[in-house]
Amino acid sequence: MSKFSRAIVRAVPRTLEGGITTAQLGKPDYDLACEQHARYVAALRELGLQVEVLEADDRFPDSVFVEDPAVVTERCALITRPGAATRRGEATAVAAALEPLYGKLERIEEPGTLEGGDVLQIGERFFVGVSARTNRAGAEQLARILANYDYHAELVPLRHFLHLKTGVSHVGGGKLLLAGELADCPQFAACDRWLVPHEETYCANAIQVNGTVMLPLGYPRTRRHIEETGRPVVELAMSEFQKVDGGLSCLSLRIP
Ligand code: CIR
Repeated sequence: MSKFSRAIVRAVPRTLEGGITTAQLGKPDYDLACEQHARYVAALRELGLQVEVLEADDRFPDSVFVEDPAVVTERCALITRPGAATRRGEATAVAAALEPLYGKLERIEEPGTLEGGDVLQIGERFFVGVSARTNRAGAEQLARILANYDYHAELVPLRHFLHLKTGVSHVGGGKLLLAGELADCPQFAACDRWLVPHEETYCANAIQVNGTVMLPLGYPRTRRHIEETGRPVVELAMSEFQKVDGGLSCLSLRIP
């Protein structure tokens, strides 16, 4: 499994409450969101990552969700073309941060749309959600780009989840957390799976950083299960990002 050495995050914009959302959880509180974000950054640093914090950009309410405008791998990085048109301008600052690390960046081109939240890497394999945000053209472009770098990618059609990683996470060693419509997805049937209980669906979006699993705070059954497998867990309060449909993975680009 890749070790991560760096992460890119982006500071919370003052306009966060204008972010796209389907959650009916009220408006996010800017100050509390900043606190939760600072704790997230500190947790990444405690796990050994060098974290670059990009400046906030109030023109883009969703720009804290830095995972969506790019996809990063060991061998290449690419700039996406978000299905949410209001998010397309977010890529400029992210590209500027990635260029010094990768040199040439690949790009998803029109008519393709793709958001990084739809891209799950497990070793040499990638799974790409075809969602309301990522269309088939975008997913197929990504698969072709990845094939040039000797990766294999396959498409996973979604019906309800915002993004693929809303409902599936790889927590290391081939183990997946799966929720909702992905629980019986044939592409994951042969994996070591934890089926996230319905009331804990939000924590199916977790991340693994160098052996530690970061989970949103308040999902005890999943937490207990992961700890029983011997993986250390760090819990993080995510309430303000959840109000605008964001999860743990969306808040960073983790770079191997
Ligand atoms: C959006 O709807 O685009 C944002 N409010 C939330 C993006 C969450 N990103 C992710 O799951 N990768």
